[in-house]
Amino acid sequence: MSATVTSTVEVQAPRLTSIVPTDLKIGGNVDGTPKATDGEGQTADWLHDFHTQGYAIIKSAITPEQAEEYRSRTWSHLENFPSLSNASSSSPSAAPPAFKISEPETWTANNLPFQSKINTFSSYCIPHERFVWDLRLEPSIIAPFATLWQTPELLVSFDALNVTLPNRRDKPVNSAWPHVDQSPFRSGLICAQGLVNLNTAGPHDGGLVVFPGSHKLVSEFFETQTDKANWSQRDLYLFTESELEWFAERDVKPVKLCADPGDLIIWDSRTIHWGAEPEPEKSDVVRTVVYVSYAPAAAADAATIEARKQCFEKWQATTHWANRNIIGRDGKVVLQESQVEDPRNRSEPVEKPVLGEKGMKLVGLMPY
Ligand SMILES: O=C(O)CCC(=O)C(=O)O
Ligand SMILES: [Fe+2]
Repeated sequence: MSATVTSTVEVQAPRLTSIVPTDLKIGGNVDGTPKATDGEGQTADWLHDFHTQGYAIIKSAITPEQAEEYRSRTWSHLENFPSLSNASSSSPSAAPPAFKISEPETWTANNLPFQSKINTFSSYCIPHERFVWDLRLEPSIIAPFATLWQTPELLVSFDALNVTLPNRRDKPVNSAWPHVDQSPFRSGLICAQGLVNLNTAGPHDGGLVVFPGSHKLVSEFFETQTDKANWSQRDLYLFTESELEWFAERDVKPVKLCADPGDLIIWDSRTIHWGAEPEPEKSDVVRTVVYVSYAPAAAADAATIEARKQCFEKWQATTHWANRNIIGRDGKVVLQESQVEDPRNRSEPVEKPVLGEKGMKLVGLMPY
């Protein structure tokens, strides 16, 4: 595994109303400034970057070949998913699929599992499919989190995956949504989020945008710029354009991260960020990422472990939080137009995960 420290470059605040911010500066590796170096000795560099900038890119956490394999397993899952357009009343859940990654005209909501506005798939037990768990169990994906938390005894989130299809005809492009995934009531580093990048994320492609250094300022921002009476326990705070000016005045501005297949991006949940979509007409790359977040098992109380077991048994997704605040997502989709349950809802994954001892411990089914 190799690691890199990414650069941060001065940019303007995002135009939240724009479809895709065009004024972002680029950091990372695909911009022609490779910074990755091989060897164990680089660990300290990315860790330093994580703590000072609030994020780090770990180059080639899995190999490009592995990334391609996971990407293809992800796409195959979508290509085998029943199409609502083909559903008949006799066997609605076994309708033939119609989505093909190579045929953009098939990229329609009816042909896909229900997808959130931010392009994630968290229903139909998808977060527990074997291909997702295999990735979560990759030793080289787990290792950086063990280094970060200084313990191999970790729990993992049952997080979603994201497949963002460029130039969709039936889905508007989502605009910037700068946020942190930690409630103002919490302080300090508690949650480290991650994504495994399975495709090239160049300057115009979909990718993570971060505000380097923002993790150090959010507490002060909440204390001095917001009314505590409005704070929520929810581990999410969305920023308005004018709120971001406070950060810009302190030289904290967005950077679009470039990454290669197999790179792991880790960030502090207090770092302001959002997932940018591929730029219309400028990118034809299908953004394919799996979110991963590991946290020390020792910090989880008995109720948390119990909640995790329940979520796992029911094949439910969670948020990015792995060792506290477990909120299971029911995963049953109700069709928007008809308000009836999606006949394609499932009670178990198509291919169940093979956890082994490591996986059992990462779930909380087996103690460390
Ligand atoms: O899609 C992304 O890159 C970021 C999504 C996000 O905000 C998150 O995982 O917390
Ligand atoms: Fe987020």
